[in-house]
Amino acid sequence: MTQNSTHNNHSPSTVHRRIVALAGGVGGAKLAQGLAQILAPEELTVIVNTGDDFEHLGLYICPDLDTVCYTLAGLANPETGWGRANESWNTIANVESLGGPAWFRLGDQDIATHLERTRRLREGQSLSQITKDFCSAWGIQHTVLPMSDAPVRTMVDTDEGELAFQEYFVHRRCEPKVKGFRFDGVEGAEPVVGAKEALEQADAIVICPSNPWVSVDPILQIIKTINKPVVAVSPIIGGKTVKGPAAKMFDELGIEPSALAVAKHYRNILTGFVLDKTDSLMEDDVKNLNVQTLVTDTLMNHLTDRTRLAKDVLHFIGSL
Ligand code: FO1
Repeated sequence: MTQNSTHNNHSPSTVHRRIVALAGGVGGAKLAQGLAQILAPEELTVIVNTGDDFEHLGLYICPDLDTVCYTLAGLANPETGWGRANESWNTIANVESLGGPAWFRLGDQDIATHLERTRRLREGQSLSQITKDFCSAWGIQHTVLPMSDAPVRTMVDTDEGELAFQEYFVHRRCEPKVKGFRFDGVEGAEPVVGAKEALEQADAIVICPSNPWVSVDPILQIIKTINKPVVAVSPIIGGKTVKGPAAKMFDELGIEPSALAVAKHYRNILTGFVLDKTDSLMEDDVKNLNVQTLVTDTLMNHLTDRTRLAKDVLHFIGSL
C-alpha cells in the first residue's frame, strides 16, 4: 500500500458541500488534487475523461484516469504531470530495440498499471471497478470515476485527415491543424452509476482547467443535462494554455484564444467562471454572459497553489 504522500488535511466541512469535479489530463488533475486536500472523501467525486484512451502494444491505456490517480496519490511525475515519478524506461527501450513503437513513452512502473488493467478488462471487469480497486491500492480515498464504462474514442479531424487522439497529441505533437472533433462511441455511452448519483447529490460541479474541446466536452456529452451550479476554471491564461494544445485548437477553429472564449464555450451551463489575474480586464465581458466571476491566481505549480485555488473555488461556490 503506497501511503498518499500528499498529506490530506481535510478541514471539517463548515458548509455541507458535495462537489463533482470534471477533469481531463494534467491541468484537471492538479485542481482535483487541490480539492482533495480540502474536501473529505464523501464530499468529492472526480469524473474523468476517457476519450484519450487507446490500445497500444496490446495494452489498454487510460492516460487521463492514470494522470488523475497518480496525481491524487502523489505518484505523478512532477516534470511532465503524466506517468510516474522516479520512473525507469527499460521495457520501452527494449521494445524499441526489437523494432517496436517507442513514441508513446511508457515507463516501467506505469506499464504495470496497463498490464493489470488490460488483464482485468479481459476478465470482464468494468473500467470503474478497476479504477476503484487501483485507487485503494494507491491509497486514494476520494472517488475517481471514468466518465463511462463504455469505450469512447476522441478522433481529431485535421488538415491531414482524421487522426486518433494519441496519434495527433503525442505522435504528431499536435502539429496538424484541427478542423473538428468526433467522440466515437459517445452516443451509446452511459455515465457510470456512481457518476449519476454523485451528480444528483452534488451541490456544485467544478469544470477543472482541462482542454475544453478534447477533455471536457466528451464528459459533458455523456452526462448531458446538468441542473446544478457549474463553475469552470479557465485553462487559458493571457491567451495561452499553461500546457497542451487548447489555445492552438481555439485558434485553428477561428476563435481568438482567451479566457472569454472558454467562458463562451461553456456559456449554456455556466454559473460561475474563474479567470486568472492576468485576464482581469476580461472580467466584465464574462459577466456580460450572465456568468458570475472570480479573478484569482490560477497557476498551479505546487501543491500549495493547487490547494489555495481549490479553496478560492469552494469559497466562490459558497458565494453563488
Ligand atoms: N504525453 C506525451 O506528450 N508524450 C508521451 O510520450 C506520453 C506518454 C504517456 C504515457 C502514459 C500516460 O498516462 C500519459 C502519457 N502522455 C504522454 C500524456 C497523454 O498523452 C496526455 O496526458 C493525455 O492523453 C491528454 O491529457
